[in-house]
Amino acid sequence: MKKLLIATLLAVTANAWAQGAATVTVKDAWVRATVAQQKATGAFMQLTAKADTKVVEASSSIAGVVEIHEMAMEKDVMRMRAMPALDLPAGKTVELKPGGYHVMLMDLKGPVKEGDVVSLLLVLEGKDGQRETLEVKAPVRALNAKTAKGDGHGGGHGPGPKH
Ligand SMILES: [Cu+2]
Repeated sequence: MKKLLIATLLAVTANAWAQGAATVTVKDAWVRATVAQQKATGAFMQLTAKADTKVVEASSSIAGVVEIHEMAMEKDVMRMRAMPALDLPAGKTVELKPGGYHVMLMDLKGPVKEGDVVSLLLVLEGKDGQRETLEVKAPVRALNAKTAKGDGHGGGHGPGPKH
């Protein structure tokens, strides 16, 4: 219970930060929990930029290597490939989700457990070349998690986003 509360507070803080200072809003960020011996996992979220922006770099204290990946069909085989940058066109929500774009966390320093909150840093670059760092607090969800339902986070509880 206490952990859940902390996760919610952190998520609210990240949202407030994103709306106040950054040109990019983050929604529904989460990281997939790992199983034993697993050395890599993915982070997923929805990103909406106010002005044309791209994500040029990502990092996290829990992983030695962080890359932005996309899943794509290559000769009938689904493959992941690293992208030099992820475009965030103005006003369009770009969804990072299993089977699509994702932030790949590799060379993990330990297991990633449900209930943890992972801090990710995204380096954003605007059209003018200006860079800023966006911190995303992403709660960890179980391997099979598909929606926010049932984690007490996505429903009608808590302060929720302000319009
Ligand atoms: Cu990947």
